[in-house]
Amino acid sequence: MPNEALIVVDVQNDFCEGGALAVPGARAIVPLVNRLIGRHDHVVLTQDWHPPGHASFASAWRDAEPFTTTQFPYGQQTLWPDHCVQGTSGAEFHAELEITKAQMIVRKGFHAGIDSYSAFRENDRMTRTGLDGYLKARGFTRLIFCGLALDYCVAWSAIDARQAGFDVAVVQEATAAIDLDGSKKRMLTEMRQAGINLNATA
Ligand code: VGL
Ligand code: ZN
Repeated sequence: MPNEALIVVDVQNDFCEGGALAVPGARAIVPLVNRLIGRHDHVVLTQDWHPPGHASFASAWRDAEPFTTTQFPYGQQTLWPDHCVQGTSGAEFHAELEITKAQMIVRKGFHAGIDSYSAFRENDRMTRTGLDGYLKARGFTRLIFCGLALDYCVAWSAIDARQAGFDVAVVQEATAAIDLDGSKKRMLTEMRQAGINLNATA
């Protein structure tokens, strides 16, 4: 469909098995993501892209453990293991991901003090990546999401896409979740309430 774009979220080495922030089942989605890429004319990739010492890394704080939550100027923020550091192999796309067709690669999380789950708006909910302007300028009205992680970057991106006025679907079988403190169930509910189609198939 000419008005439809596929958004492939963060299929990067650090989110796959053996990576710094491995999402269970991540590698298994790569063939499904590739099939979706093959079936879409317009493909956008997102790439988590943090500077060394990023504020979302537990290692940047004294006595902080990964997977705990702390107060940031913009609200509660989960602290993560160091991951997707700019220019490292962990930040590269999975070697089997079919990236050739991608028309646009959006990087996010590059501001030292602000995390960004969403590919549209950073975690301060104010700083914008410009992706909605790009997609609207190209005339897309319908976005299909897949990738990692379902309950963080996929969910936040999909919800922001709805808020920006796009028709949104998530191909759940082409995603994998971190599922931290019930985050998977919570974000599936939030996506459903936002009017996102969660039953799309690869
Ligand atoms: C992500 C946690 C931290 C994601 C990125 O891609 O879902 N999660 N950075
Ligand atoms: Zn990150």
